[in-house]
Amino acid sequence: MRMLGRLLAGLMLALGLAAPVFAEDGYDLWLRFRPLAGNALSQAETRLGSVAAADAGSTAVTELTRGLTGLLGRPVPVAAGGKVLVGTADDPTIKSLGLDLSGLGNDGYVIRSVQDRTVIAAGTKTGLLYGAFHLLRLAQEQGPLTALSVREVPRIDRRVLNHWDNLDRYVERGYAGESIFDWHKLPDWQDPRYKDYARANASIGINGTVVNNVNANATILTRPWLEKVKALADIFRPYGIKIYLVARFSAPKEIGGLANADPLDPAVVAWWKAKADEVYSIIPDFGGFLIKANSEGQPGPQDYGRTHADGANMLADAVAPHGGIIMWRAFVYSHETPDDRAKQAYSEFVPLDGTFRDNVLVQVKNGAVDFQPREPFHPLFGAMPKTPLMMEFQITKEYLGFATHLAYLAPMWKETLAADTFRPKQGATVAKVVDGSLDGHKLSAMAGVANIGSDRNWTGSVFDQANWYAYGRLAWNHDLTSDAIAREWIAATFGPDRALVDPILSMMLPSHEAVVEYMTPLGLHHLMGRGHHYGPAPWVDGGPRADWTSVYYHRATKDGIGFDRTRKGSGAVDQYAKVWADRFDKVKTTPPELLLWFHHVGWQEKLSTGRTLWAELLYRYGHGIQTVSGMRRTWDGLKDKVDGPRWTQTAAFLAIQEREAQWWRDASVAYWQSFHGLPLPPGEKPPPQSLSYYQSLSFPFAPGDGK
Ligand code: GCW
Repeated sequence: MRMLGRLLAGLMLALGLAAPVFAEDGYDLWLRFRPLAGNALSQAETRLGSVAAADAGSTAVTELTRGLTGLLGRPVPVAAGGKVLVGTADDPTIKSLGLDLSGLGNDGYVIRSVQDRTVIAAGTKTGLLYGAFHLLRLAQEQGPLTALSVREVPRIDRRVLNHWDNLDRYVERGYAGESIFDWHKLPDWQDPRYKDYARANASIGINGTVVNNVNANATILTRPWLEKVKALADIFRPYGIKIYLVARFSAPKEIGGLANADPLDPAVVAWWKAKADEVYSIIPDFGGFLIKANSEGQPGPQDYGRTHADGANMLADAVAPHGGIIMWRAFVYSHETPDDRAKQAYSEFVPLDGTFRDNVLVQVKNGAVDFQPREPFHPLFGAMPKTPLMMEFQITKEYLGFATHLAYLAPMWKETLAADTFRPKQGATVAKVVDGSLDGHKLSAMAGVANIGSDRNWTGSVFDQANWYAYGRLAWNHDLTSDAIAREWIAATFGPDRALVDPILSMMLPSHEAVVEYMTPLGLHHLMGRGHHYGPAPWVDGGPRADWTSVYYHRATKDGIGFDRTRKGSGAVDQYAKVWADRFDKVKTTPPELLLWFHHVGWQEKLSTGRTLWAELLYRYGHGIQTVSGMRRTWDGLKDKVDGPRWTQTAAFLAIQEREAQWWRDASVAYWQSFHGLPLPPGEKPPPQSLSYYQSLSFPFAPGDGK
């Protein structure tokens, strides 16, 4: 028998099959921890070969040894004198090192090389967990593991995912399968995926999750469902992740049997207080509620003639005794209001500044319309200094080509975070508003609308994993560059070899701008297909609401195109600080990237770029397509360096992207030409199909549509 075993092993070795085989199906995300080799292995062996911890069963130690075991290709023991020392500030061994552990708060940590040991120290277990993942990242990157001196404290306290997941597992704007939350089987069946989800989030610093859609169903607040939520909370807790829920404002009527949901009605107040008490009796560390009120048909305080502050404060009082918070969305607009949609949130919320309880955050999307490929920063940032404003980014690519277009979103998010509100003066960036440092707010938060689903690779495409990753890293530290985040992600996801990192980076960095260029260049916005938002449909008109049509946003005529938001138009420019307002008010001083967001410009008008508007549009469409073609070529060149499954899927998706980029250009060009009949600039090919052909296309089962 033994003989046979040896023979078999020898045979496998000879065939090169002895190395462990890993399924590169994307499930492991950036937590692959594949075995190191050569110098990287010997360095890791020397520096990280064993672990010492007073609390060997902690999540930090479990994760650290799990990752190291993968990297070293052998079990990593936890024993006294281990090379990596993990401990909180009150641990006697840590104390004896005399490290400065002040100011680390709940989540901060230090990593230090102390003689031949590596120390991870923090104030809390959560801090240790973040430190463990940081050290594992360094090991995966195969950089130096000596003379380490890291001190990390997150800039934003609540780093939250928003799942637009319905209770029947349909994910609104989801492109990665159904919801990972299998409510029907909870609490009894606890899918191992929940823990893997928690690990992935913790590894990038995400510490909160809102598990139900902002277009909410009140059922989740009933007792049996709260028991299901509790099961998730129990799994997430060791990973430092708090659960939050969306509270449907009309819940007192729908599940409470009350006649109304008026926030000033004592019976309603009492109902929410009792509901909050119940939630906290089941989940003592529950985070709080998120609310979408009086927006796109959702119920809210205005149904009773009350303000957003009345609604938010009533809920805030209910959760305050338990330390909970309220995240109240500012994404409000109504087609019954005759004003420019982009102006409405500002008009409604600015007058309420200073009237919210101190456990309320107002959650503001990065731009004033709706997660468009490019928007100027939302004018609310900087305009409500007495209220903590939290950022809402969209990780899922509703308006950016779904899962098949490669668009790395860190550059887009950085653009907003770095924008200077000039309120009250220069240097008041959106990032400083959001992290609370500008106005000295205690609460700070960021939300990312998740792109996670039950697809094996979690996000529907390998490259969309990078957006989940980048969101977490930026929520932790908004000073990180898009470049640095991408490098980390590539090294962990594909390997640290420069022959991989450099070309993949060169695909990722221009990818967002490419999407902007082939879909909505020069400040155009909201031209996607009706309802599902798939593909070009700048001709969308009519229907229930003007502000859900494309023509509302582009306003094309025979003479020109663009939404006049200047002082002569909707006046939206004046919602910005004067420096910006004056700049945005004039074509000449408006950045070309935002031109048609703020101006209606003649087709033949000469732009600062030297081209006419018409020629510039064509130039940008073409440039966007070329970038995608370049990405495809680069990826083709990596065929031998990337595993088959991930290479093949990405190659197929890039082909889709290239085809759809061309489709966007052709359909748009055919449509714009129908207004003005101008010839194409020299060298530009006419769209291969008629406008009516593009208009006839329909996509009845495109994923993610709102229900
Ligand atoms: O982007 C839009 C989406 C809606 C979404 C809404 C919102 C959850 O098209 O599907 O609803 O924004 O942010 O509330």
